[in-house]
Amino acid sequence: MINLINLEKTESTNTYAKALLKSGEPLRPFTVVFAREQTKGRGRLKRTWESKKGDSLCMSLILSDTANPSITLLSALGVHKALREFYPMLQIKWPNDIIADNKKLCGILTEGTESGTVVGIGINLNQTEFCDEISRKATSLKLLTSNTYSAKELCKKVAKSVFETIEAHKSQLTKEALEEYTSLCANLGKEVLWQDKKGIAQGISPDGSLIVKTQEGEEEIRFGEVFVNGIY
Ligand code: BT5
Repeated sequence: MINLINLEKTESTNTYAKALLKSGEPLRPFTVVFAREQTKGRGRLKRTWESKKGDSLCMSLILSDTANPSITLLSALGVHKALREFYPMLQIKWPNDIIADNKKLCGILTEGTESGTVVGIGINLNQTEFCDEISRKATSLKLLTSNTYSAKELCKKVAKSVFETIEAHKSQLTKEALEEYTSLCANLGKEVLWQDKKGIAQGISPDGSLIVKTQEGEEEIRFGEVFVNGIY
């Protein structure tokens, strides 16, 4: 089912996937770009994503949908489903992180183009240490389970789960998807800080925003970074 584009090395699987979409080349459904090594991995807001050959899973799914917040949230649900078999106590930090023991195991970067959307997924598999900048906030499947993982095998499993989740909900944040996301969301009930504001996260709105109760009233955060007290 999955059409895997298997690269030995690339700057960023998201950049590669976006170029493919822009080229207009006909793509088979369920196309995924996988790279054993990624040299310029990107996060949101021009941040970098650290990865290491053999230790990290770097992959990008190509969808014909236009980009919208539902795609990111559904992708997080799909990744969660694939990974919880190895470590059940996983949560989602709104909007795009899969976390375990309050540390980041996976990040998702959704990027739109005129002809479709790219969902980039970075998962820490076999690292036992990280660079100073992220050493306190990152974890890997190996640190959690003491097992070693094959990036390519896991890529197929994660891709299948994410494609199936998006299809099952027809690319929309359905009531069921929202309920599941809410039940897994680590932010809720906690103090969150964003820009120069703070409040208590109350829930996720049907458009995927984070609902936060502040002293001034209720606010909806549509995107951006929130810090969660006790997480990062
Ligand atoms: C993300 O951004 O979490 C999205 C990461 C997406 C990476 C994938 S890999 C395949 C595809 N190709 C790409 O070029 N990107 C995608 P954001 O929420 O902005 O988080 C970025 C922040 O996470 C950084 O500023 C660091 O603090 C932290 N970070 C970087 N590398 C990390 C890692 N390996 N594990 C945990 N945290 C990390």
